[in-house]
Amino acid sequence: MAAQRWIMHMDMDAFFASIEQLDDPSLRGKPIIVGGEHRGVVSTCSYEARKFGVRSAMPISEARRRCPHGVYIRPRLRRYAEMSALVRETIARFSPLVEMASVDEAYLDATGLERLFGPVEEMGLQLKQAVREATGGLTCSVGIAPVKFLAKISSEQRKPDGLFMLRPEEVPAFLHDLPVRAVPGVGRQFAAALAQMGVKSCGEVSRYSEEFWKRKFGKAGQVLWARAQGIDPREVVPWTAPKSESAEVTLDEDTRDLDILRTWLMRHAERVGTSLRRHGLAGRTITLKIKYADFRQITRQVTLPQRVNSTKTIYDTAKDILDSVELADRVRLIGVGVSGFEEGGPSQLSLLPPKEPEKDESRRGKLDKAVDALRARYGREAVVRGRLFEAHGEGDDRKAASQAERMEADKLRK
Ligand code: TTP
Ligand code: MG
Repeated sequence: MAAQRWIMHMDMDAFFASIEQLDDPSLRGKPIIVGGEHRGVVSTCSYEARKFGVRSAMPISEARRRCPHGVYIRPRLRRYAEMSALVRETIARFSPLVEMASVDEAYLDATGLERLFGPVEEMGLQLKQAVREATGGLTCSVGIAPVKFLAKISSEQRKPDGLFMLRPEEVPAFLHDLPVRAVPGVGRQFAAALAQMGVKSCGEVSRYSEEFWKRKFGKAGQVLWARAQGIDPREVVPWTAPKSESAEVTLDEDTRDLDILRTWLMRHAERVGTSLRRHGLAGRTITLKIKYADFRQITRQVTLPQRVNSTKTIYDTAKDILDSVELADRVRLIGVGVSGFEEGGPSQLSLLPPKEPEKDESRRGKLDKAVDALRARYGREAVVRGRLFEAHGEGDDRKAASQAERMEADKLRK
């Protein structure tokens, strides 16, 4: 008989706020609100503050109304990233299959590990203990279930410092009353559409066939139906760091025109930079790759003193390399790559500016952040740096910034 499949989901309790309380004992037991960095909203708050109705993503002004005596703290993202890495290393001792799903949560495949840790529930307790010890006192909550989405819901059941286990035989009853809104992937709008049909719980979803849901809502409907049956085929996928990130193009026409080549460098830098930043990566080595019309290929690299991921630095470096190359022939292919990442990963997702960035790099980081945010809202084509618009002249920060602003203004007008 195949071993029972167990997925464990662990999620740190009030992560940023708990770290603040850990580092400053005078904050323990008090309502702590961390936030104010992005658009003045709450990142998270301690459980003491939640009693007053403070929540993540709430405007700080609203939080102050609800909890005027709270302690308001600016996020220290570098510190949180460090803790996140420590948590990741700690839980990696429990299973070869660990997937860091965000800065403070992870899935572990706990199937067949009883010989090492005892019953899976014991393993959960040991993991909680290990996290507490490694971090010097942070708590997490653990959910154990046969599939991923049920494990995630389970970890929320006994927060904070909780453990909740859902055995296969308990799944049908649990799902019967589970509100659809609690199913990961069902957002407010989807839930509202379901409510209009009189469907509020997973039990009610199961009254209709898979075909019905598929016809009505397509893929989302199909997934909803499957989840209502307790089906979730997703595996725990351990994250492995990429070694490099690159972009290249084979030109329509072979060329020696530096303006055309530089424009492509900017486009590549943009692509690579965006991807690095999205994954919280930065690298020290910039590589230029050129293939000539006769298919001869050269690569030239520069290694910088610090890790970078800003579009401008990647572009500037690649352009310097290109300027130093004596083109032997017309160019058929041009590419840019960044490598030399340090240990990092999604645990540092959206937290990781390059370590000790120089002033310039951090200023560029700000511009990139603004551009990334616009992209996330309006799509990749929404924001293009100066160089891509003008065959001549340098694409500088100011130009790109005003370009970004203009794009935003245009969108708002529409
Ligand atoms: P969560 O795990 O959602 O929240 P939490 O750990 O603070 O609290 P809980 O005990 O309910 O799990 O998010 C983890 C961290 O991510 C959180 O500490 C701060 C950050 N975060 C934001 O910056 N903005 C947000 O809107 C949310 C939800 C989280
Ligand atoms: Mg959490």
